[in-house]
Amino acid sequence: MAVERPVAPVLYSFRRCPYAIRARLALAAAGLRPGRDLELREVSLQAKPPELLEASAKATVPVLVDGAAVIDESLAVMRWALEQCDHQGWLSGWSRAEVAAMEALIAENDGPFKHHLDRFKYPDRFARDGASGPETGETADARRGHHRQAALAILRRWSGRLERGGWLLGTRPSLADWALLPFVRQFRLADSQAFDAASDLEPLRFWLGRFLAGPELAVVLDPPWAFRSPWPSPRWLYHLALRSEWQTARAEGAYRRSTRGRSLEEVGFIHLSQAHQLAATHGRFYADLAPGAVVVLAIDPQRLAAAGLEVRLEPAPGSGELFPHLHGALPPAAVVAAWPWRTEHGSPMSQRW
Ligand SMILES: N[C@@H](CCC(=O)N[C@@H](CS)C(=O)NCC(=O)O)C(=O)O
Repeated sequence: MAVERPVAPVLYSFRRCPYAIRARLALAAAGLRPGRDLELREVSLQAKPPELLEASAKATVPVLVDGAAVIDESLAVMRWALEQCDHQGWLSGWSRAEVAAMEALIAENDGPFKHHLDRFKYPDRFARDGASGPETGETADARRGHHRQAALAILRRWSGRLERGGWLLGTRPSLADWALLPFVRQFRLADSQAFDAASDLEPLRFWLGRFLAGPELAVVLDPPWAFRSPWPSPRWLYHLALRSEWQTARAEGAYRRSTRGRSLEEVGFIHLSQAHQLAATHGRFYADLAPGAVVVLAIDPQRLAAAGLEVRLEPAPGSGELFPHLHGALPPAAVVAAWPWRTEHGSPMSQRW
């Protein structure tokens, strides 16, 4: 398979990740647009595409690949975007002291606030993390309450800052407002009752409400800035399966359908698609089915090879095109990710350059 050489910057992103959201906010504010100025690759954190793993060893999102440069910290992506264009003055037009204050706020967000937010929001994930939490012996509820209170204390301080001019640094939004926004939003999503009821958070509620009502955040939560399905890496192979048949195959330990309505035994191989063939395959054979009835199986060809399975590129009857054919049953372990088919796959914005 040909090695891909993207010509435009590539952004690896995850729709709901607050770090990726703030990077997208800055890129959008700089006037950049996916499909025109950069290629957006939505990723699943459970099945990161090999291209992301090769670009960045730590493989967190967001990652921006701009030629030979790999920027794998959200704040650095924001700065990169503002270097292209900062006509809203997120970073420009502020004094040194103000920029230092922005940086301190962002450090407080990315450090202590995020620490407490995670432990409040995902208590199970951090159940055994006693290092910086309260004393052992506390119940899970008490630990969660501790982190909630600690996060609220930080929010109260931020809220106090807003009383002067409505924004963290005064009378207009700066890098700090945009960088903290997705995290404050996440706190509210985790505990809207506490957030909405706290009498001393009124300025922060107003601040967040303005962002939630405005277009900037909404824009980066939808296509072409964010998709609900992962980008289909050209390094993987794909099979469209009926959800029910895939569920049965997982339970049985082998998938033996060739294509819709035909078995591996009848046809002799399983029809696969390359990433760029997926939308057309769906259009030809599955378009009449309800959303949710069809799942996309992303298959790692290396896992097939390791299992001794052969994939041959062969002409499809009636078309001059070559399609990958798997000669044998598909082991579920070779499927790196499975997601419901969505028509956004067919949208031009999700296509490769
Ligand atoms: N310091 C990084 C943090 C990014 C980060 O942790 N992103 C999360 C998603 S919200 C991630 O990619 N986690 C890796 C994983 O879950 O495998 C940044 O600012 O970009």
